[in-house]
Order: sequence, then C-alpha cells, then structure tokens
Amino acid sequence: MGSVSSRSHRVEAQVVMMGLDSAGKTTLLYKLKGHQLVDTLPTVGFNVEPLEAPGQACLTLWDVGGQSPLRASWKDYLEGTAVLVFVLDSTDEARLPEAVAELTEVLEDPHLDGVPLLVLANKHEAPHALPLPEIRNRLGLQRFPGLCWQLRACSALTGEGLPEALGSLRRLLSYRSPRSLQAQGVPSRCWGTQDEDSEGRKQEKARLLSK
Ligand SMILES: Nc1nc2c(ncn2[C@@H]2O[C@H](COP(=O)(O)OP(=O)(O)O)[C@@H](O)[C@H]2O)c(=O)[nH]1
Ligand SMILES: [Mg+2]
Repeated sequence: MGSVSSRSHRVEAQVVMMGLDSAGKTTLLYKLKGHQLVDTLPTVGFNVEPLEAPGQACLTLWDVGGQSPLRASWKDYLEGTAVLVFVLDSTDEARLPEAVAELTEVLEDPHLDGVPLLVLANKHEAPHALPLPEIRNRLGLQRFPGLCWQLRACSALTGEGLPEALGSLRRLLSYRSPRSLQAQGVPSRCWGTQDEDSEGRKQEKARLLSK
C-alpha cells in the first residue's frame, strides 16, 4: 500500500477504515460510492474501492473486516495509510469500551506514527444514538497528545453527515505531522492538531437543545 502522492494539485492516498463488526463500515463504503443501500454480510477479509473526494483527492478506501478473530490482521493494512478512519456504532453503548480498546491498540502501531485519525460516529440518525459529546469523552483521545483527529457524526443509512465526513477526510489528508514539520524546519509553535470543528459542535449543541 502506498501513502499520499500528489501530481500537480491532485492527491492520491490510501485510507483504511476499521471498527468493530456491524459498525457500518461496508454500508458506508458503498454509500460513499453512491450505490443503492446494500444488504451486507459480515466482511471476511476486506473490501476496497477507489473513491473521488472533494479537492481532487483520489482515495483508495479499504474496508477491513472487524469481527474479533479478524482484528489481529488489522496491523497488516496500516503501512502507507494516509488517514485512519475508525467507525463506531453510536447506538451500541455496550460495545463502546471494546471499540475504544481496539482503537487504542491500533493507534499504538508504529505505522500510524503521525497519521491523522477520523472517527465516524455512525448510525447517528437512530433515536437512541449516543450524543457526540459523550462519545468524544469516552474516546479519551487526549491521551494521545501528538495525534491529529476529528470526530464526526454520520449515518450510512440516510447519508447524513457524509459530505462533512469527506470534507474532514480531505482536510486531514493535508495535515502534516509534527515530525515532517520538524524535518522542514517549521518552528514547533506553528504545529497544530485539529479537533472536530466548532461548526460540528454548534450543530450538535443545536440538536441537543432541540430535543
Ligand atoms: N440505523 C443504521 N443502521 C446502519 C447504518 N449503517 C449500517 N447499518 C446497519 O448495520 C448493520 C451492519 O452494517 P455493515 O456495513 O455490515 O457493518 P460492518 O460490519 O462494519 O461492515 C447492517 O444491518 C446495516 O444495514 C446506519 O447509519 N444507521
Ligand atoms: Mg463489513
């Protein structure tokens, strides 16, 4: 697997999507491709599709099977990853700790050093979906001080939040890790990590207030 390459303004990149089984990764993959909703079976191995994203980004999007026996092979997909997308089922509070533990383990892999993370809180259209601020707290990503990450709510079922998720993905692709900035001599005071944007927070607050 390769990483980000750029010819003129065009960006080509490998993006790997992981998460527990049934989080909605395969549904997301095909929804992003613009397919009709597909009936999915548990993914054994992976699915992979090319995907055009905003800002002339040509992505190769990997959807890696998330059942527990398959998670040992997640590390085989990480080399050359430009952005890791971790998909959560916002309605599955019982398995959130398991998802956080798996994400934590994968983030410790050296191949993800300096690689940004997009967490998609999927199934957000469901009435019993956990609110985004609660998911943010329970992720505890501040434990990874150098990590550049964003959290987005979305629904692979309705398509809600997917354009914003693709926008985040595009921005994260442009992110340069502190290590690469250091190599280019950029002073450390100019380094930054991105949290989910304030617009997303405003929308979430409005949603919560309207309940
Ligand atoms: N309500 C709801 N169900 C979803 C959504 N995305 C996926 N699903 C359902 O969740 C189940 C598992 O989806 P799948 O894509 O196979 O999950 P994967 O194991 O992560 O690939 C299927 O029944 C999907 O129809 C969503 O955004 N909302
Ligand atoms: Mg699947």
